[in-house]
Amino acid sequence: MTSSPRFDRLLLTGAAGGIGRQLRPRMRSWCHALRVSDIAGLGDAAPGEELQPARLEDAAAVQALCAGVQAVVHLGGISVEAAWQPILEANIVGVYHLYEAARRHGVRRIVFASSNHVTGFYRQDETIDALAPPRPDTLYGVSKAFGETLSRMYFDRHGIQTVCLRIGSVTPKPENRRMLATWLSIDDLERLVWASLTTPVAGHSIVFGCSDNTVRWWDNRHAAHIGFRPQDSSEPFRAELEAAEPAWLDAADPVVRYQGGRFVELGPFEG
Ligand code: 15L
Repeated sequence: MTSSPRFDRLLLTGAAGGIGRQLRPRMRSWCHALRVSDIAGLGDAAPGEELQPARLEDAAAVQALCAGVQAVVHLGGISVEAAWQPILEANIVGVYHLYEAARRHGVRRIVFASSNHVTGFYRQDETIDALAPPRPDTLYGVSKAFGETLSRMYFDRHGIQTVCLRIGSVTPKPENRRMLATWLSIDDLERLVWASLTTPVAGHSIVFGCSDNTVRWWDNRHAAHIGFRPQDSSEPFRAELEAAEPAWLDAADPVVRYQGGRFVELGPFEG
């Protein structure tokens, strides 16, 4: 992405998570110092890395994370459906702590890992753009919608620019028919994060994170200024995926009907 570091210090939260582990080595060459944080083990520090474990619910620890940082890639928090309390602590209180820390330390840009589950209750035969009202499919999706709204307020009041990435499905290759639309290759995710960090004027933007797939549910027309050009596609995997699933999926099945897929049926709801 770059031959010489573009930033002095970047912060990557959620660095021990599924996406964080893959982005971490790719981000090292982007900056002189990469501060990496998580509640899970971070392993050894590579040259140029600063390891700083922190719980997002701990305001003081999050304040310390943002000291001396130019920009943040915030992947931290819970990345699937869960019970209300952990979602509240990590994704709602946690994202508030992050923006407060960013404000106090003068951080000018944040790339916020939102999710396609903010709009999971749109149907698979609908095409939506960033202006479509949120229709979250889970408490997790609600928490990401909160992060998007909070970041909007921090942009309007404090000028902190945020690119909210409504990430689709980041896997080595698409695993089912739904991922023909939602798949985002790790190389395209890297391109998306790089474009979000380096575009001169990001403002407050929402970008759907998918590769250059032929099946499209998401229209990124309102994020053209980010300059994200995906280069991979799920299409070469279509024959393999179609062979593995029945020719006619039940269109009345909510998992087939809605963009959120199986998330529309997940939840801590009992009784
Ligand atoms: C997400 O937001 C999750 O973090 C990930 O585990 C996948 O389930 C993905 O969405 C998806 O929709 O495939």
